[in-house]
Amino acid sequence: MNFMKRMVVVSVSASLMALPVSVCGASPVPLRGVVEGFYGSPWTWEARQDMLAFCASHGMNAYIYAPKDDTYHRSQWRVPYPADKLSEIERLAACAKRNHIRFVFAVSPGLDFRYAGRDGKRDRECLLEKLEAVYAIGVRDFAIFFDDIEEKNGRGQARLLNWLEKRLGKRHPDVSPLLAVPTEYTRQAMRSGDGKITPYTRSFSAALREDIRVLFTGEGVCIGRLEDGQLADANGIYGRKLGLWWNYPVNDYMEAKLALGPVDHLPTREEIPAIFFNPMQYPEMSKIALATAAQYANAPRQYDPQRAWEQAVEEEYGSLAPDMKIFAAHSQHLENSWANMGKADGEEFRAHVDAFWKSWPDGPKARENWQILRNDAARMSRAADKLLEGLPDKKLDECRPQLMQMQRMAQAAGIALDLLKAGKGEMDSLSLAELKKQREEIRSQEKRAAWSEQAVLRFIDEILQTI
Ligand code: 14T
Repeated sequence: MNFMKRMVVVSVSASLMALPVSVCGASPVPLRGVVEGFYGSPWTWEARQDMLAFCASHGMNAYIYAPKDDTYHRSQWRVPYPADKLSEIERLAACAKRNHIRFVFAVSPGLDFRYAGRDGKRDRECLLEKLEAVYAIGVRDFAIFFDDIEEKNGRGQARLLNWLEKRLGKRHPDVSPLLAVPTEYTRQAMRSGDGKITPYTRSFSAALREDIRVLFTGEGVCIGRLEDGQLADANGIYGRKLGLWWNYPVNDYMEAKLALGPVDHLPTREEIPAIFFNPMQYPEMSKIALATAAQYANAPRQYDPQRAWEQAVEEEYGSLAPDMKIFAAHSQHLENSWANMGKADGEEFRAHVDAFWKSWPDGPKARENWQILRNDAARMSRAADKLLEGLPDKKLDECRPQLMQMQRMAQAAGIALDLLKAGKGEMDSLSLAELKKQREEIRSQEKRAAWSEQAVLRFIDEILQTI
């Protein structure tokens, strides 16, 4: 019997092994990596090299150079890269090669590109020259981006891309198919209110050569959830499988808040030919999310965001990992009128708060729940101390203001809890004054440093309203 059982197991696993890997959900997204595509201070050349090694060690295989605020990339795209910049690009491309990373060089010419007539010919040639100069230093992968521009000339853009690809391909058979981002790069933008495909997307997708890879950002620019059905619909609109440009952990629209959570709510069934994650201008702080992104991209169906996140923090922070987890757990969510990325901050703490308010003021569990929160506050305060003291400068320089906010909030939460316990009669007026002062201090730093707005900070304000 035992023997029979074993036989069955063996034959099942043998047949599983014979299946294509994708059936097991283990097949990686073929092209997976980072797109340096944010607004604000571009990364340094040194940070980029370090990031290429990081990508390689995490099983990613591509990097797109597309910093919005490199003037030669976008606003002054016609101006050739000066020799010193070109040699930096050359070194970076060589570094990518050593790391088996595809180095993709992007230009964003859409702000003022002219498509027709003699000017059109000039701009076309100018763009080709720009790419040729980079080809000459060893780059073989190129991208043209049309995001965040006013003009929607779908046919003009597509024909430009087709022309570029043909010209490059004729001269250099070793150039890869182009990557592109259209002007309507969200599924919401591709359809008008009545569900019809917009004229722009119709003409862009219809005119574009089949082998050009198109990237889009999902439902919105920064909507942190993409269902398989939504991706399938976007693929249908384009008549090809689209790649993803995923806007997490980028925080250029909310720089005071660090995106330190895992990537999440990405498709698991649909085949994705390429995925690129747009990071923060802070390379070190981007690594937590990027490490989880690499796990997703290597095995989308097996991806467990929480487990990937814990692993990422442990790997990056060693003995400080427990403290970093406390800090990072409260800095995952970026939300404004149009963005909603990352999961809620401090979910465990919020659960403690909910249980506490339910039992307060005189439920049987009030004391116990109070103590849990008091311990949380003490632990946060200690974590802030340890991180401010022990993190290497490279990391600390990217998160000091937020760590100091955590420090202030932890202290304020502690005082607030003590006051709450003392009750109205015995309230210590000095402590109350201190709490109010601390709250003001937090407010004065808010523009520079956001942390746990909807968890710890909200709790402090709830207590202030109660007492
Ligand atoms: F190319 C795109 F796929 C894309 O996401 N473009 C930009 C990107 O460079 C930027 O980092 C990202 C996050 O802010 O979003 C896009 O830029 C926008 C788009 C908006 F609709 C910035 C602000 C917006 F209101």
